[in-house]
Formats: sequence, structure tokens, C-alpha cells
Amino acid sequence: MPEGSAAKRAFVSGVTGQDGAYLVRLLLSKGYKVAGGYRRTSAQTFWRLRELGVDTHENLTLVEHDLTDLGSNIRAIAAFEPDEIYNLAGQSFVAVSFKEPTTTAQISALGALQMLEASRIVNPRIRIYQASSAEMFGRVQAVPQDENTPFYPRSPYAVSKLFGHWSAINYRESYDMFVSSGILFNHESPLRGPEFVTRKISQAVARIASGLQTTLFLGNLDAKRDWGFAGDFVEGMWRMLQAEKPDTFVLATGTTSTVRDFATMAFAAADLDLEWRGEGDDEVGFCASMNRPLVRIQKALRRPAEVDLLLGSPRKAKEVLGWRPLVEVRELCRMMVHADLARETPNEIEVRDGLPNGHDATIKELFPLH
Ligand code: NDP
Ligand code: GDR
Repeated sequence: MPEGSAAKRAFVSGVTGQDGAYLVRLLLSKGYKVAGGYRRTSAQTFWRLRELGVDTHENLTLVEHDLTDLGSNIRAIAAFEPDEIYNLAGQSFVAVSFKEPTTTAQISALGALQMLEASRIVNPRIRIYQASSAEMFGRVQAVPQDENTPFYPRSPYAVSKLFGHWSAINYRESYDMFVSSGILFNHESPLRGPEFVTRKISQAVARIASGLQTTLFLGNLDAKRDWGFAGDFVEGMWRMLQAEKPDTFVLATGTTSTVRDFATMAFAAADLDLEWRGEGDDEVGFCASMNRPLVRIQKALRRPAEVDLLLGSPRKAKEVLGWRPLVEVRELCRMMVHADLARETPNEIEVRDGLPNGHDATIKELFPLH
């Protein structure tokens, strides 16, 4: 920031989530004053912000905020007067959206609209980032997927995100507001929620390696995802709001792997061999060195409708924003497994290659800001 100029101000909704934590750290490192919105819950936790070492930063204010409450959106914006809003709040777990479709739509569809409307009422000059998703491509109509690929959502989550996405475009076009929508492919990290498959795998690998768990149960092993690192992706969000004009951008790595591939990489990162035997629901991930299966299929983990293949083209983001992902999937997987090993087996850290020494190594040390 040039000397003498006022610090930029950003409001980040969903600050307790994975992306919220990485984005807050990025914005603070750039000299921003940040307000982070969190929902009132009975067991409040800011563990992700704490792991990144920013929870008590002097330029971070935490404010109660619920995306589904128009008044709450208006008050958050009017009180903090942000230059930029990053709307990350959402019911983000696809599997749960089949069980709670209405709640998912209230938060991720109508909530997104309320944030746009609140900004229009309070200050239509605020720049807004809307967190859209590659899930909107669903039953994919082209490979790879880019900004021009038609959508075909396959879950209440994806339908809700599509409403938010089109609302963002509609506000951009109707009111000349600076609203950019990021169609982000899966991005993961050691701060990923344990319900998502990559973290479920990395956590299980660490627990199996340290004798705390015997088996990892998974659903569809054939699903393919374009997995990147969340730390890279929040940089892309920020760049979208620094661009000359608002637009829609895909952020992806341009590579895809199956869930099976990711599991194999994860066990290898903990020095455990895994070979796949059998077919269909009887398929197992067998570990020869332990002489037993470590991975089994659980039918209940399959979804009513699946997204089989996600593979994104980040070309536009590279050309227009100069954005590129730095961490490829094998390194991402290694990071996640090593972080979980550090959490589960603190005393073994010193003997494992690539891990920091000592129990108290933080995730921040493992993953410095790039
Ligand atoms: P997380 O699930 O980790 O975080 C979601 C955040 O939204 C949490 O802070 C959650 O709060 C908050 N939230 C949920 N409902 C409300 C509400 N009614 N009012 C206010 N806050 C609410 O998701 P990610 O950080 O991974 O993702 C951020 C956004 O990006 C989400 O909208 C997600 O759908 C989208 N996205 C994510 C991708 C990914 O691969 N990570 C890819 C594409 C899009 P609480 O902690 O209380 O639950
Ligand atoms: P996804 O992420 O649905 O792509 O949404 P998730 O990690 O939940 O699933 C990825 C794929 O793995 C398959 N799978 C399993 N998934 C989970 N969670 N648990 C299992 O045991 C399991 N076994 C197999 C799934 O069927 C799926 O095909 C994520 C979220 O972050 C969204 O918010 C975001 O919009 C999209 O990525 C892009």
C-alpha cells in the first residue's frame, strides 16, 4: 500500500471456514483492515484463524453475521463500510444438501441475493466477490470446463450456487455494480473440514499410521476432481476484485484425479503401500506391508446424483488476472497428510521426512504465505 493512503477495508463472510481463514491472512498481509462475519453458534470456534496465527490480529474485527438475515447483512456493511466484500458464507457440503435442500437454498441461494441487495442499498460502489462453484457444471457438457461451458447442476447445493451465480451477474448488469463471480474448482488444505473427502482421507491415513483407526470407509472411488490448494485460490479471489472490470472467472489447476488416486497418494505420503483389489462395492485398498485392507466401500456414502468428472481450464484467469496455482495435487496431498500426522502423532514428527521438528509447529509454518 502506498505511504499515506488509507488502508483498504474488506468484509469477509464465512470467516470461520477454510477459505475465510486463508483469505483473511492474505488480506491482512496486504495491509487491509478486515471484518470477518461469523454465525452465532453454541460452540464458537475460530480454530482455523488461530492455526494461521491471525485470530488476534489488530486489523481483524470479528462480527456476528448471518447471511440469511437481510438486516444482518445491511448492518455488517453499514457499520464497517468496506471497499470490498468477499461472500464466502454458505452451506458448502454437497452431500448434506440432499438431506437439507431448503436450508441449503436459503443460505447459498437466497443468502447470496440478500448480500447483493444489502450492498445495493448501503453502497452500490462496493466491489463484491461471489463464491460460485464448479459443482454448477454437474453432468459436464464439455471437458475441460471453462467460463463458457453450459451448466447442469446435480445437487440442491449446485442449484443453489447457480442461483447465486446468476444473481451476481444480474446485479452486475442491472445496477452497474462491480460483482465478480469465481467458479472455483475443489480447493483443499490442512484446514479443510473433515467431512470433505480429501481431509477425511488425510485424517484417516494419519490415524491409521498411528494405530488410532483401522479402516477408512469411502463412497464413490471413481469420481474425478480438479484439486488445488486453498491458499492459491484465495489469491485468485483477491485478484478478481483488483481487476479493471467485474467478470466471471474459473479457478482450477487443469489436472484431475480420482478419489482412488488421492487415497493412494495419501497412504504413500505416510509410507504405507496400497493396492486396489476387487470390484464395485467389494473393492478394497489392500496394504501388503500390514497384510490387511485399509480402505473399504460404504454404499451409504454414495450420493443420489453424482458429479463424475471435474476438470477446469484456468486460462482466462491466467491471461486476465495473471493468476496461477502453485501447488499441484501430489504436493497438496502430502501437505495434508503431514499436517494430520503432526496433529495425531506429535511425538513422531522428528523422525518423518519433511515434517517440522517438535510438537508445536503450526500450520502457518507448514504452509507459509506464497
Ligand atoms: P466452509 O464450509 O469451510 O465454510 C463455510 C462458511 O460459511 C463457514 O464459516 C460457515 O460458518 C459459514 N456459513 C454457513 N452458513 C452461514 C450463514 N447462514 N451465515 C453466515 N455464515 C454462514 O467452506 P469453504 O471455506 O471451503 O468455502 C467457502 C465458500 O466457497 C462456500 O460458499 C463454498 O460453497 C464455496 N466453494 C468452495 C469450494 C471449495 O473447494 N472449498 C469450491 C467452490 C466454491 P460455520 O462455521 O458457522 O458453519
Ligand atoms: P465436493 O467435495 O462434493 O466435490 O464439493 P467432497 O470432498 O465432499 O466430494 C468429492 C468427491 O468424493 C466422493 N466421495 C466422498 N466424498 C465425501 N465427502 N466423503 C466420502 O466418504 C466420499 N467417498 C467418495 C464424492 O462422492 C465426490 O464425488 C466440494 C465442496 O467444497 C463444495 O462446496 C464445492 O463447491 C465443490 O467442492 C467444488
